[in-house]
Amino acid sequence: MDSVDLATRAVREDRLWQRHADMAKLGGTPKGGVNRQALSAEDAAARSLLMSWAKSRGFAVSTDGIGNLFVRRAGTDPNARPILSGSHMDSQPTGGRFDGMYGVLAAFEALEALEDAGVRTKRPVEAVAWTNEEGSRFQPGAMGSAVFAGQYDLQTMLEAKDWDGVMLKDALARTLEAAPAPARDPGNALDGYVEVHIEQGPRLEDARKTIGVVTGIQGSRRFIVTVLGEEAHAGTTPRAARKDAFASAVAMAAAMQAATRDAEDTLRFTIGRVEVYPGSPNTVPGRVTFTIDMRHPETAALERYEATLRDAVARHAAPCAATIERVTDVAPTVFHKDVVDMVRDAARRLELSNMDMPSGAGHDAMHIARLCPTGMVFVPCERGISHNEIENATPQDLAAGTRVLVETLVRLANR
Ligand code: HGY
Ligand code: MN
Ligand code: MN
Repeated sequence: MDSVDLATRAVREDRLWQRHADMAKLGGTPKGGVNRQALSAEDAAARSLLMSWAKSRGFAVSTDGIGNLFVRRAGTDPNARPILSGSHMDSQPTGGRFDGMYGVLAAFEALEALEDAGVRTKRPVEAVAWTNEEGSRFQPGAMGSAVFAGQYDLQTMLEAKDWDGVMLKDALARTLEAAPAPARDPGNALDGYVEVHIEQGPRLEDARKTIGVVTGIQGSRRFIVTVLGEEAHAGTTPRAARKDAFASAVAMAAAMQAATRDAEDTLRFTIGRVEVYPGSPNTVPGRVTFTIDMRHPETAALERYEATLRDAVARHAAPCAATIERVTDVAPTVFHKDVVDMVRDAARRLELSNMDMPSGAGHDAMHIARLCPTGMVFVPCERGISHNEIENATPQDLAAGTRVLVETLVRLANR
């Protein structure tokens, strides 16, 4: 039996499932989901738990300037560029227990399987938990992987503030105090990256396939719209004299919803957060901010739709003033053919039903793909539901995706 077979057979479905249950307690919510937002106490607890597991297996742990957490299994050639695999442990406020966490635990299970099977690889293999992928507390999302890949400036990200005005660098300092780790050697030279994730959509389940061979990720842009009006008394101020920021924001949002409806239902347009200031029932709102999350497989379409958003803001601002600021712009990602082929070959060799597919969701892999040959492996989630506490997956599918990961990692680590 060759080393790949030894390693894939050493993947333990029960251990992987139990680790998900252990992690789901950290920030666990009544409906069985998690609220483990980036750099929260719950996030620090998850980091501590992962590091305790790593230390018990003799793996080296380290962290970098934005708090990405690395678990390294040495290779026979210490100078060889490592292969990384991972995802994120932070969650949405009403998140599920698999989004992100599965990718981190699958990567860790891969290290354990290699260790249990006594399989050595030429290159070091590292499991990674990227900081703040969700971007629900601190914007922008996929922050840790973007800083690691040189896409975002570290200092700028450290100064990001959450909705309550807490600065990221202060939250990071508290997290590292609660879950300390030695500094990772500087540099981001990698020889490959593979991320495992639940699909977060219904296509695999509908097609009755176990493995998604992910070919790429659609483009995404995030915006913040700010509407400035004038606080006024709700009882005495005539409509004609009002500068009602909420009335203007609603008109803009309605125009945007109409302008972003496309016949093929390809564009994804979401207003996910609205803040009304001062938020008093009997004061006309003086300020409204709302977020926009827009996605599409083609850059030209994103350009076109961005112009319609800007036009809607200009046309519906009066009698208030309004601005629209683009917070992120991540181009569509095409994964490296070698890695995509390895994932598909591994699924076939393991006799797992599979299909090529793009990712509708964003992932840390979109930034790491700018650094090295990168690919992703999807497994189904129940009814495609995610970013929801009832998100669910099966132990069998999680283990199957992990076996495909192990095979792909061994091939990358020995080439
Ligand atoms: O928003 C996304 O696509 C990712 O799930 N954070
Ligand atoms: Mn995710
Ligand atoms: Mn997510």
